[in-house]
Amino acid sequence: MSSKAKRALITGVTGQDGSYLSELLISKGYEVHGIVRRSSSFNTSRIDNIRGDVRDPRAKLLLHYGDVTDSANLSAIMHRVQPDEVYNLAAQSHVRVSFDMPVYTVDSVAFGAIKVLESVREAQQSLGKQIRFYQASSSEMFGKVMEVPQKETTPFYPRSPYGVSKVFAHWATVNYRESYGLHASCGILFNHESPRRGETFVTRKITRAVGRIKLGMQDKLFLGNLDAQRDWGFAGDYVEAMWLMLQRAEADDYVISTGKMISVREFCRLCFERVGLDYQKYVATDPRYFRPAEVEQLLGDCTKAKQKLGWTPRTSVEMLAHMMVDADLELAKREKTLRDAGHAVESEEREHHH
Ligand code: NAP
Ligand code: G4F
Repeated sequence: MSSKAKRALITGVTGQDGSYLSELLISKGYEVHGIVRRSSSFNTSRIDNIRGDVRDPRAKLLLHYGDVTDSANLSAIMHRVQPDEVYNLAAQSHVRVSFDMPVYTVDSVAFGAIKVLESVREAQQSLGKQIRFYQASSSEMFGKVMEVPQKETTPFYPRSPYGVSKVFAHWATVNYRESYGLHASCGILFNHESPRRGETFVTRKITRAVGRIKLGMQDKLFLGNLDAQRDWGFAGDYVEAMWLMLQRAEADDYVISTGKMISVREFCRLCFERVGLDYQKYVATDPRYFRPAEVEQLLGDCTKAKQKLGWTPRTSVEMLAHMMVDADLELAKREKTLRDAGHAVESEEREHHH
């Protein structure tokens, strides 16, 4: 590792965005460090292709055990890594689950952010170097939207424990910038997806089902509110905006979005059509997936990011849907091959025993 390389520390490195951001930073010559939670099963599948061994001098992604609910651990990592940039992506990020786990969601999303901010502030002071900070704010903060489209000045009206926690983390970041002069920026990112999206978020749930239904491995897809509308972009495009924010002389807050909104129903239509199927024959609703309070629509205006960061979304929702369906069709084929091979072995064994 070159001692001149910039060092970045990512919380939430094992998640969708953490994996794309790691790849981007490594391609820019950074030495990337990530915080990983200890788990009884492997949780690094999204970054296994890029991680390295701490003893390998060529390693570009180095992992540290930790958790954003643990201040002492954050402080120790901050001093060990001495980063130039910190990206706080860690969160219990599922809105529906936040109604089931409100206290843990507040712990990881709201208190987690302030614990990371405090460790950055303290490390910056004691190490005598500037540490730039990125907070993963969310369009979910707009909730019951007060204007359409939403921009940086639109008032927040969160509709879930997750949204409420993100508002806290957002204002804490603004406050640290204003109180301590921390170079701290918030990206207010609208929904962004990819083939690496968690399988319980609606886009991935749909594309996984399309792959399986096409190959005869699943009959039906049960969803909640089909009329909800979202401004869906590609995660690979959005992590570039995170990095751009930290390269600016002044820290600030930016909406990152595509400026186009479609419904869950329309997303289903796009995905099923990609494999020549009619979504209406396969999609059914199940009230289990409704939320106590719903965010009916989100549509972003990213004019400020275009003007100040020179950032622009490159992937349309149609391209995104096709990319995800194609990847999940391949995944389903691999699953089917394995399943069929398993059946073949089973029937061979049966024949052998009788
Ligand atoms: P994700 O796939 O759910 O990843 C979340 C990451 O946070 C995972 O690495 C997870 O670790 C980690 N994590 C959870 N609790 C933690 C804790 N207590 N301590 C340390 N790490 C913890 O989410 P994402 O889609 O990549 O989103 C990244 C960030 O952007 C999140 O803060 C999310 O709320 C925010 N955001 C996302 C979107 C979007 O549309 N994707 C939009 C706006 C904002 P495990 O792998 O061990 O679970
Ligand atoms: O895919 P979703 O679960 O994403 P949601 O709630 O918009 O949250 C995501 O985006 C936020 C940015 O605005 C992030 F901050 C957050 O971390 C997360 O990444 O649901 C999208 C919409 C909702 O209206 C939901 O009610 O789809 C609707 N939906 C309908 N059926 C469903 C389902 N959502 C899920 N997860 N599962 C369903 O079966």
